[in-house]
Amino acid sequence: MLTRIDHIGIACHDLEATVEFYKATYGFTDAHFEVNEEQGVRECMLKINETGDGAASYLQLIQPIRDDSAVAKWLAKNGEGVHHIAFGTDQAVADEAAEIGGKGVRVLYDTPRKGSMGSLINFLHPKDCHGVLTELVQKA
Ligand code: CMX
Ligand code: CO
Repeated sequence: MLTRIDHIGIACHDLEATVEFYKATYGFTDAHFEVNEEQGVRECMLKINETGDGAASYLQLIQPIRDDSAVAKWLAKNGEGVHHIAFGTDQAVADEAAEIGGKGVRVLYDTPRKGSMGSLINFLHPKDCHGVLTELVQKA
């Protein structure tokens, strides 16, 4: 079952400048930087809500590190902006993806891959989700 919004993914050209915008404008403070080689991005998770129950939601700011990455392709076509939405699941992401895939939605990876902060992730094809690239997240 999908239980919450884990994060909104935002593609940007300059990670440091974009993080600074969110810090200065909204006062977000808790920044976690990471490189995900497999996904071809440098990223920063900025915490929005401190709920204390482990279900905080984040902005994921992502900058491509390779011209052939999915995000580089998307940025070249669309410019900066909202790239994907990620839902948290209360079960193994492989089981969640299998359930949703069984309803005819294309799941992008056969097996879950590494996401931010030790999470496991998969994606649903945007063309099967009314134009929204959708990520499934199983927290570490
Ligand atoms: N949101 C909505 N639609 C999107 C999209 C997005 N982020 N990315 C692509 N599309 C649409 C395109 O507009 C295009 O539509 P049209 O045919 O109508 O023009 C169609 O999907 C195909 O797009 P494309 O540019 O040809 O791109 P690809 O098919 O090569 O790749 C996708 C699309 C979704 C398979 C690829 O982006 C992917 O594998 N994404 C998952 C991985 C990812 O995005 N990683 C970065 C985030 C990492 C993280 O969150 O940790
Ligand atoms: Co994401």
